[in-house]
Amino acid sequence: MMEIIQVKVPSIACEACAKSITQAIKTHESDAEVNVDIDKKVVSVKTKASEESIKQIITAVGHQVE
Ligand SMILES: [Cu+2]
Repeated sequence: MMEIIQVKVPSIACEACAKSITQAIKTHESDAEVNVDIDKKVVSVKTKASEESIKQIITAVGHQVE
């Protein structure tokens, strides 16, 4: 089942951060839909993956999650 996971990522500062996070998630979860709100610093992911694995992918590209 696809669920929407929202992760607060305070270290997001710009479009490049959004791109690298989006690409990293899509590399691991090719059918995920990723949306990054740079102002709110929130990553929304529609995916079958768990919140924990999405958080691990984000931290693996150098970002901090709350
Ligand atoms: Cu950036």
